[in-house]
Amino acid sequence: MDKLYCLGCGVEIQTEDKTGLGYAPPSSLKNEDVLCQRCFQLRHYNKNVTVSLDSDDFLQLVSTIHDTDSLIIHLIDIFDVDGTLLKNLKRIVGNNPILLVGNKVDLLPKSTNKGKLRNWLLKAAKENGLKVKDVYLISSVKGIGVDELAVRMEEERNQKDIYVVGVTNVGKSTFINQFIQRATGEKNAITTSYFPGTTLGFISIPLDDRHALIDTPGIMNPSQMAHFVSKEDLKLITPTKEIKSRNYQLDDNQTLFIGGLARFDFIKGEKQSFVSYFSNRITLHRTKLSNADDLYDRQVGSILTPPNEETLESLPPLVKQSYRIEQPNTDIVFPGLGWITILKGNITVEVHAPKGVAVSIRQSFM
Ligand SMILES: Nc1nc2c(ncn2[C@@H]2O[C@H](COP(=O)(O)OP(=O)(O)OP(=O)(O)O)[C@@H](O)[C@H]2O)c(=O)[nH]1
Ligand SMILES: [Mg+2]
Repeated sequence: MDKLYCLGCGVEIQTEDKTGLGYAPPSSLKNEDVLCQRCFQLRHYNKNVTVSLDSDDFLQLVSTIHDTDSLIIHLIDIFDVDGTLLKNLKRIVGNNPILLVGNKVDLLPKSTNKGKLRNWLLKAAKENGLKVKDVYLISSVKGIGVDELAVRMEEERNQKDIYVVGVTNVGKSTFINQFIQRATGEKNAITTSYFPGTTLGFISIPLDDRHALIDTPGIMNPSQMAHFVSKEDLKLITPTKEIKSRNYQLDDNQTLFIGGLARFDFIKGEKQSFVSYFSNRITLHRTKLSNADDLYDRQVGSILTPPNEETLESLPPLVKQSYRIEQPNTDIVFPGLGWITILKGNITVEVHAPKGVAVSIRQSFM
């Protein structure tokens, strides 16, 4: 019998081991489109079954693109550029041409200057040694910008396959579902979820008789917030609609808590405004620096939430880093959580984030 692959995640189907990867009940094989048990549960119960493949397996599989002749769509999450721009992309895709695509623009405040953001992304790619043919901004969920990109993909592919490559959770499968929906009207053909590591194999969608648009498993970035918070909290911190920026006038020696997941201490400098961009469902809480440690000990999991009292147990301890910020309009980025824009600069701050999460600094694109 030919090998069968799950239509939702690309994993090879087997009917023997009920708890193993790719299991589907034998009776389901007579369906035209076979879904594995894990995809079935994700779709119908939003339940995530942990997968035993490790990140190296995915990386190896995706690296086979290196030896193809194809067009690459490098999809990144505009809400977590530093955490999703693959600095080693060339090692994975070789010399194939790359279009860089910033996804999830629907999350950014309407006031965002898209032109500025595009240039900023182009610069970020260059600084990371990534040669790209062009940059596009889209929303795979809303379909924003997809028409324009589709035209360019068709021009650029030149009778070749197109691979969609990126870190886990950037929206690759959602992106491909947009194309399927446009072509056939079918919605959500491929399984998507807010858990990282949903797609497990290549999934080919025909473009013509000989070529395909191909979904790929995400490359893991171990320093992403998603790997440190519980599934419940992940749902809360993942923004689902336009982020409303929240402004804070802070004096030095004041602290801003981002739920109980991160903390921003304004240590030294002139009183100024800080603009925060986090999921609207995360509570922000301002306090005096001198109270902050005590407040955290007493209130993490209640006032300072997420996490909640239960999910708190799986959260690593917060660790502190100091920064001297000279430039105005600098962002402190908590990858996968959001960021705070420092408008004036010339200040010293201390930033606390769960151990393992890589906080970064960048020039603001807002
Ligand atoms: N707001 C917003 N959310 C998006 C967009 N595209 C994808 N998402 C969400 O991002 C999450 C991950 O989407 P997927 O399509 O499963 O991501 P993926 O890159 O295929 O993930 P892996 O298969 O794990 O590598 C889901 O919760 C999607 O609904 C978008 O344009 N805007
Ligand atoms: Mg996927």
